[in-house]
Amino acid sequence: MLRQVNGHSSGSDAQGRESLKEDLQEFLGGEAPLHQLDDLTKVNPVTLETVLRCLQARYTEDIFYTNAGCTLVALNPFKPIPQLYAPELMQEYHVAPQPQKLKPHIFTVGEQTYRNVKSRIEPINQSIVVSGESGAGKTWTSRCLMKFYAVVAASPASCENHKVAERIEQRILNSNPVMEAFGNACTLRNNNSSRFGKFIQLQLNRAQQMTGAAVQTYLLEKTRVACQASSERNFHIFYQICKGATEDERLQWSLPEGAAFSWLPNPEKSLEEDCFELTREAMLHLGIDTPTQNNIFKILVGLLHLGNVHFADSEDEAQPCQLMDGTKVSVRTSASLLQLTEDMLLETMQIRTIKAGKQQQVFRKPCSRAECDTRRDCLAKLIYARLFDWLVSVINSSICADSNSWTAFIGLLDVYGFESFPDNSLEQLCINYANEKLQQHFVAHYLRAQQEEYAVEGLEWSFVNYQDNQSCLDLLEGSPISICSLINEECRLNRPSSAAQLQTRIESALAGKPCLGHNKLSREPSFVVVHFAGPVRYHTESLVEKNKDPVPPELTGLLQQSQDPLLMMLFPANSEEKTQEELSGQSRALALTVVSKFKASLEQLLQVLHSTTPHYIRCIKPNSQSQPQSFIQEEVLSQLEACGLVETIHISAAGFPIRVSHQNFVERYKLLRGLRPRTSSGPWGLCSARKSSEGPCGQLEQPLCAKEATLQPILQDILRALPALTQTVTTPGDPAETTQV
Ligand code: AD9
Ligand code: MG
Repeated sequence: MLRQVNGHSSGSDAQGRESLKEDLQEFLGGEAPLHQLDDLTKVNPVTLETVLRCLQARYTEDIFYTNAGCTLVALNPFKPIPQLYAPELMQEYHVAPQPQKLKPHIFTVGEQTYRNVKSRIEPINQSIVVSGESGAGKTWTSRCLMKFYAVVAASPASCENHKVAERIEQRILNSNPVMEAFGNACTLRNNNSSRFGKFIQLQLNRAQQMTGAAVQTYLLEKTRVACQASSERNFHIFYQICKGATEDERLQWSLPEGAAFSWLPNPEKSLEEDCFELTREAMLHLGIDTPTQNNIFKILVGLLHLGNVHFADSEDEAQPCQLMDGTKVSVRTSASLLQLTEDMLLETMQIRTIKAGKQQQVFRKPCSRAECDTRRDCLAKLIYARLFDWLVSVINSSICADSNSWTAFIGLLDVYGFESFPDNSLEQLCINYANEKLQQHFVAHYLRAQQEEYAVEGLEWSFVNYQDNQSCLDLLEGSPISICSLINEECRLNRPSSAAQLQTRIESALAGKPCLGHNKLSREPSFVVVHFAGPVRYHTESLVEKNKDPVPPELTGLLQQSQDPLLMMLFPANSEEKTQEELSGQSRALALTVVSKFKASLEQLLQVLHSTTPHYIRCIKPNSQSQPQSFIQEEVLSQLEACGLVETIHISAAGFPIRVSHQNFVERYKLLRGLRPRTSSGPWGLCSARKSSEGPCGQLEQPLCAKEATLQPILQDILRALPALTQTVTTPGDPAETTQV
């Protein structure tokens, strides 16, 4: 099959002839063994079963990347394969005249994307959307792509002075271990699961050198600081500190060897992600000096001690809950590490202050034991989330180029994959909602847009049905009523409502919606959403509370009194809180819900994606045990179904493999001008309903599509004629550049 042409006219005569010949021979070639099929569009017939068989055959042969028309399928090898990501291989793809001719690889996508920037065809900015379920390999893939660009788009300084070079590329790469230490955790699905979404823009100057980068993060799962599902862990950084601190640091941070922490489950699990040294080193590269690092770690150990504070039920409602035996010392240690007074810390957890009446009189009400626990957890989440955001801003200021030193960017999107656990809550709802939005972006951009373009161009085409997830998005975010709006409404009304009531409200308000699943089996209040990747049951317990994410003002007030330099910076007196005060009741409640904020940030992200030329990598998890050499057909099948891969292949295979502007086509194949067309359907038998808008030399803004069936006889002609062609072609406007055939 002919490859997409990206505007490179053949450099030398021999090269030009060879590459054209290879194009044609491959196009006309016979059938290859299954594992040798580099592109799933060549599988015959294209069905779920054949695609699955091909992927399995390749996996067995240790071939992990396969093209699927416009997307690249990446199977997770679950074993290190250093040679597959070696810098030499990166260079090989980078310098190849046609990287698409090399074996499918993420470097092909990387290089193609990079060349697209060079060709400066609008939109110049590119994005690579890496998708797949949890543990499929998205973060790994984006990390490798970053390394690829650090090699092929090295900044100019790197050529002259290696030390300076370390600064920008190395700093960008160093953002990974830091962000992963603070934002990733071991879950049931993945030992290194990203608990936040990330979009990184790699900024390139006119010479295509990487001059900087900017990171945008999405919704950190901060509840994990204070609450971890059984068999899961807290964020890696806590384990790194506990395992990697020196004697001296242990003393400073009140961290005795082997200390047990309630918020540090499964400490015996040993992961390669537990490397404290790596994080510290990377932080140094990013300009976070040792004293600042120590300050951060001291606060984090303070949080661990806070998690060991437990309250007992109070017998007298008028009295604050007392501490459980032996936990007073945890309050003291935590207060000392956070540089708060012990009494104030304890009192903030035990007693609520209520302002009432015209005079705003202050009442003090002791909290129940559950309320004390909630306030303790809230304090930890508040600190951790601000610390994370601050770290991201430090990273950004360390790696971001100033706006006039870059002209284009390549965006890498790595968001948390689709999740379905036995117990799903607001976190999973947001994660899966994000995945629905990305799937829609893919559907809209590729499956729908391409077919609509054929229709507009008047091409002969029978529409390929694909799974549109619009109805699921309607259920989640549509107007006037959706799951998000109902949850937000509960927050706005601020009425006491049980989990069962919320379930009833959702089920009755959204009854009949196609993606609201049946909810017969569950004993706990819940609802089921049929996502594109499968049905997920969400428990309604604490959904509204999580969405409100309330921060009692006393907690912020407390932190504003800390004497710790970092906390003083994170919680400056009367800044953000004041702006929140200024927001009026209802709009404030709505604007600040987790779902509303998440929705707004997702919309922003999609706007950015829409303004770029997207490329897609679909990561597939061959088995859920994270084992090498294990390909579980049912598991892969459900992932193939979920992402609509077969439909994608159908459209790519049945449709037009080449989507190239007339200008680029003419540039590339102008050497064949002497050939006479054999069919009447247009120049060289190419289809385009917009011939009327052709400019000089057949230049068109619209992409030009060529179908295999139409091309075949013409290509045979060309192949036969190739050796005989001896003609010099002069590039218009550049008499110096000539291509001899
Ligand atoms: V999640 O949605 O953040 O939970 P990801 O990001 O899709 O998930 P990740 O990239 O973290 O998954 O990959 C999971 C694990 O698979 C990694 O920790 C590696 O151990 C393993 N992996 C993934 N891709 C590769 C690879 N190309 N080569 C070797 C790999 N191992
Ligand atoms: Mg990840």
